Amino acid sequence: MQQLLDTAEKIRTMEIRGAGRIAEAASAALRDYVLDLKVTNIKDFNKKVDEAANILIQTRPTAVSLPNAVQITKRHTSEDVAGAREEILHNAEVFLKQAGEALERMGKIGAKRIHDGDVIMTHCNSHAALSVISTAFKQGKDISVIATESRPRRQGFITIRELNDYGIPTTLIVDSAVRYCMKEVDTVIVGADAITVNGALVNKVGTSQLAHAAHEARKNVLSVAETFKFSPNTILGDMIDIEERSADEVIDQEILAELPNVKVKNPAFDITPAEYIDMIITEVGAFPPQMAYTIIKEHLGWELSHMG
Ligand code: RUB
Repeated sequence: MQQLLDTAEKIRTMEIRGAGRIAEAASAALRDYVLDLKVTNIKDFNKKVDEAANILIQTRPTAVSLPNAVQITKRHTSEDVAGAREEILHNAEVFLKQAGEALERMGKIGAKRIHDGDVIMTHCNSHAALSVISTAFKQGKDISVIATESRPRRQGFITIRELNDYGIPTTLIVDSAVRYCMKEVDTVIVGADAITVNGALVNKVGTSQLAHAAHEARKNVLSVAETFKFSPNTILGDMIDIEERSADEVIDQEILAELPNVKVKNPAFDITPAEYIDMIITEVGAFPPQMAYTIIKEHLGWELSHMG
């Protein structure tokens, strides 16, 4: 259990971050937990697995990849502990393999939408978006990237390091320079923490400003999202919970203490409506956001939302 608690803490404190990485870490943590779980009764086994699953799911509320990965990993039909353990280990193995393959496939599919000479703007740090950008670059396309800083946690600094390592010409901008710089941009490429049934994109706060500015300037907006980032629960009317993080991330606590009339609001994500998104690149193809329902139904199975 200690190992699973450590992973949960790393997700909560964002040592492990990004919707894809969170999902993979949670699936692996659950796999390792059942491997060591010493119970003989299936009821006790299921109870313990549910408890462990809930600990993982409660670490961060917005990335739908997290509950989806946990549900996909823990579902089993066995009536005995050995069989259930076997199924869960198999589920984790398949999920982790498919997640790796998805990243590669999305890179190949998305790269077709990037052309020689393109300037790409990206936000935060998305491995899915970077897979598309790096694949296009490796194909020999002459591209450059404008990367936002992504306050308050500055995930843009991770992005510019990765882009630098690929050798991709990169410009770092502050978030408030997005609209000013949009005239130079051909395509905006971002990741996703969740896609809702109506095709709305939930991603790092500021994404909707990028998409809005791109829409105004008639530039393309692509979101790159594995099918496990689509939200089955939104079919049942649920809303995506937008994580509010601590004020400390935005302002020094000592400064804030001197300002009794000031409070801080720090939403970690925002919502971009479907009409600002041209395409969602998944591992099973590039779709208009309006097809989110079909993707959930055919590739994810919205029975996920009825489970545990
Ligand atoms: C990360 C973020 C990323 C998505 C997709 O937010 O918003 O764009 O999670 O990432 P945080 P990936 O840093 O708060 O986790 O494509 O790597 O799954």
